[in-house]
Amino acid sequence: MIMDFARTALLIIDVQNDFCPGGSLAVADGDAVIIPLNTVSRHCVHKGAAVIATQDWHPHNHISFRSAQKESSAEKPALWPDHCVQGTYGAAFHEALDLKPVRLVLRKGFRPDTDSYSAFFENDRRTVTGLNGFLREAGVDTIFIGGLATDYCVLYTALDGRRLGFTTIVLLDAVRGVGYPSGSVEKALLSMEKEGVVLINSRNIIDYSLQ
Ligand code: VGL
Ligand code: ZN
Repeated sequence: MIMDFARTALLIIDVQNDFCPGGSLAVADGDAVIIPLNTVSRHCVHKGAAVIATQDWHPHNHISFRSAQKESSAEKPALWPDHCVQGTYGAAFHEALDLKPVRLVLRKGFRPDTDSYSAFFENDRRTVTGLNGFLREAGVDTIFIGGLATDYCVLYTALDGRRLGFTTIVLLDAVRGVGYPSGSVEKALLSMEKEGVVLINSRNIIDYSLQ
């Protein structure tokens, strides 16, 4: 594998307090993604890659919150406990995540009536976040993805990455899943593979690019 890091971006998805142990939508072992992500992001930035971190960033009455559900809402999203409310501790990046390599912080899910799992499109599949444009202008054709959660935001970001024509690589040791409904992580990995997403261990990036 020959990597032109100048054409590569690392997407760090939603490594926020609410998705880590103790948070309101805690992913089991969620903070275990931080050590591999810090290693990869320092390496990638040193080689000239763009490092981008996303943040789930919901208003307090967001449509995906069970607490805010209206009978009449047109979108029937999955319902979650309140999480990643704008400006709260739960929405902040985990303090152990190294933000120094991060070039762009992209916030998503900020419209009260739409959820956004993917870093590229909101769940209506049409409203763009601007990430595709940013990556194109930066000359990126390959994306590495790590973070939370394997079966939601990582999954949708990876599938959209493929759909938009990026070589898309998910770092298995740097993702963790919600696992709800049961089997969703396994299902997510299968559907990513089916769409041509490459699943590797993050060590491989570093080992290959040292040669
Ligand atoms: C996520 C559920 C709700 C995620 C965000 O980051 O995977 N999951 N909001
Ligand atoms: Zn959310």
